[in-house]
Amino acid sequence: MSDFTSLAELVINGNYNGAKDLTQKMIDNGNDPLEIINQGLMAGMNVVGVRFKAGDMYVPEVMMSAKAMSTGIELLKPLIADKDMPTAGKVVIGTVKGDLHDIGKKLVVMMMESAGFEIIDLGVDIDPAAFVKAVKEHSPQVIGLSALLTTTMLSMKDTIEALKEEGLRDSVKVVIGGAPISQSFADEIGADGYAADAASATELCRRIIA
Ligand code: B1M
Repeated sequence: MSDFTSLAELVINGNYNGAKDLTQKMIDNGNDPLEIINQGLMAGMNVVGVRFKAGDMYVPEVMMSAKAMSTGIELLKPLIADKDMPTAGKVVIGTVKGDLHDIGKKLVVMMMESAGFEIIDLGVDIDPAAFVKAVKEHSPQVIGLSALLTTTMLSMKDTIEALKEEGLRDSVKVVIGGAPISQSFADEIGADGYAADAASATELCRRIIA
């Protein structure tokens, strides 16, 4: 088995000490940092995304895999100029106003970061004006809204309206998710997409940005 395949396996198995040691060994052996990321760490995380979506992996396992991926990335970052760091796109994300649930959103963030997206996570209880401000400041391709309460999901519509009022709606795609959210709700409020889980959110953003 090649070192790249072994590194992918370590990520899939959430073995972060192993992933850290093998990443270091591969650096010491002179492997190209971008190849270590793309053919080792990301290759493993892609498998995790597929398995999670299929219900073959669960939240704690995905979190361990994301940790394994990031321990490797931390070692590689100093070796890669910012401009060369692979980025799949920029996404501003947050849990909407009045809502403090962030476990699912964090999972979305971890999976998307592992897939190479640059994520600006605003946190929880984010009002529409703060999303608008972040879009102006960061110019993301996508804005991700998470809600876990039937009462707070209405704030997603307010956020989309606020983007329209500021003339920003056409410059950014809006992706929404969270337990009470559905495709029909996304259609109703004029969002660009709905994702049921972290792996689907990653896939959807890839599609939207491509
Ligand atoms: Co809350 N809570 N909670 N809670 N809580 C729920 C959501 C609830 C369903 C429990 C219940 O009654 N059965 C219920 C909501 C009912 C409703 O609105 N219909 C509820 C309630 C009522 C409340 C309070 C009002 C309780 C109270 O105080 N009376 C209160 C509200 C606080 C507030 O937000 N203002 C409250 C508080 C809390 C805690 C703080 C104690 C805690 C949150 C801790 C935290 O997040 N840091 C909490 C928790 C943990 C839950 C449950 C038990 C678990 C949520 C969770 O983390 N799931 C939840 C019941 C349940 O779901 N079984 C419940 C695991 C997580 C991985 O899944 O978040 O669905 P999930 O994320 C998934 C997908 O939805 C999707 O991907 C994720 C990963 O696959 N996804 C996205 C999420 N965001 C996405 C964004 C995307 C795309 C996909 O694109 C941008």
